[in-house]
Amino acid sequence: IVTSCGALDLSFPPEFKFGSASASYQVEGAWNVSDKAISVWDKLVHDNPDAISDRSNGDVACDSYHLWQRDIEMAEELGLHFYRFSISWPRVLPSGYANYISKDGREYYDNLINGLLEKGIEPLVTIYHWDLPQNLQELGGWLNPMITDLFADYAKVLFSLYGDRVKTWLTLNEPMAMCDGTFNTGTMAPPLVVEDVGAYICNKNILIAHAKAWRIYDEEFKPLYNGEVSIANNFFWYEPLTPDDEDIAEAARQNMGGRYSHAIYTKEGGWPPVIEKMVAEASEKKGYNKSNLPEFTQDEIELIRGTFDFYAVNHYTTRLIRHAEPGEELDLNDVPDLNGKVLVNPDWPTTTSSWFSVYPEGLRRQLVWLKEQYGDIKFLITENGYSSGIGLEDTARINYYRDNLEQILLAIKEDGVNVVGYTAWTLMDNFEWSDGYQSRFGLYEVDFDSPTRTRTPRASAAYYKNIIKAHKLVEPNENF
Ligand code: GBH
Repeated sequence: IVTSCGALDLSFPPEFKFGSASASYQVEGAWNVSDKAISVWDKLVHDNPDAISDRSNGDVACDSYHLWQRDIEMAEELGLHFYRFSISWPRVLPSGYANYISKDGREYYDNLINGLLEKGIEPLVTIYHWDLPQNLQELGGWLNPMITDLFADYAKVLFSLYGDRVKTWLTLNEPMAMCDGTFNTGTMAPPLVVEDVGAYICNKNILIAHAKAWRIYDEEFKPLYNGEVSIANNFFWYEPLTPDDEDIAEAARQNMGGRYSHAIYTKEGGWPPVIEKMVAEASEKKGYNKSNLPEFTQDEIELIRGTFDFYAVNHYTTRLIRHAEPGEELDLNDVPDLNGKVLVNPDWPTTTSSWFSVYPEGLRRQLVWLKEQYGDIKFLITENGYSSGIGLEDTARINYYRDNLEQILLAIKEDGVNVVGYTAWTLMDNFEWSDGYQSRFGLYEVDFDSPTRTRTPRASAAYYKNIIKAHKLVEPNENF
């Protein structure tokens, strides 16, 4: 690759870290052991098996609740610097409240954290990756403002239990999926569509919940442990279909990305002004007497502003967008309250996931955009990976990792984006939400028919291991 200053230097910065990730509901299984309570995902898969394309569920999943030692072994085989996993709220706090901590739940994560540290692998903890205690859903879940304090209480329990050993925390995974992906499209748990208003109420509550947790850490735990806390955002990168569509592409980025970031990462805080205007106009058109975007008080703006130590981003794919034609029908694949049509580029290779086609250049552009929007801060890629079917010879996944890592190197070296680490999604095949076990993202293949859930490295595992060992982007065919 030739860049502005000659050939691209394929080495990663010395401090750059490589990891891999998973999430509690996707891997743990053991859905009803001990005093664990049920989550919204347990409820969804049991009440409504048709919501999952292969009618499977996460009751056993990878059985990581019992096989955590094997998981650590795989992390070690790969040479990971860190392993990102999430904690199940109803496993640690069965009542949802901080009044009672489960002994078994607490011990499970203690073992995992200690086991990783013994191998020199940093634990990176996601506090919430979508498995809300079902009883809190019955109070309204992410639509009830009281969730913000309950979440902060839960986060505080985790900081107290594990803060001496866990130095990097993510409060919430993908608020966009939690709000837009739930209340607009109804494809996630809880299966509850709340048209027009739900996603925006959830959006505000999430920002406040995150901010409260961040401030608790900052005030009470940072002085003791000096760790870092952030929130993991994701959104499709939007490219204009034609040069005339750049304004609508930018509005889409602000809608799906800025709506979850502007309040935290900008000096002025609050909603992106363009989104306030867009939602106000759309609400009026739909006959509402006020905007569906809830207002922030000045106190709330200040509570949220600046609650980050780095920017965490999950990136998978890119969409095209153009201005909608007059009277054109828009649907749930489009951006809410935006008069634009979202398209998939038919030239980009597809994957096993219906929403996912491959366009590595989008990652670099997204990183550059994030730096332009939110400043020269640290960026950690908390997820990136490829979905295939079963099979150990996963050349397409290898190419995906190669090409995305190349774009990250370009962002670092050509655009000066301070990317500090990379997380491959995912360590092993797991319960891929509404796709069940049909979409495989794993570096390790899991045999879900075997009672021992045998894990076998794919070709991509060997490739990723080589990259980590060399600390540079080796080529897939390079003898290493
Ligand atoms: C991440 O979400 C998740 O954090 C992780 O748990 C998951 O396993 C991984 O990616 C792979 O999917 O069908 O149009 O309604 C990625 C972003 C958000 C993509 C929800 C799929 C549903 C799209 N995902 N989205 S749609």
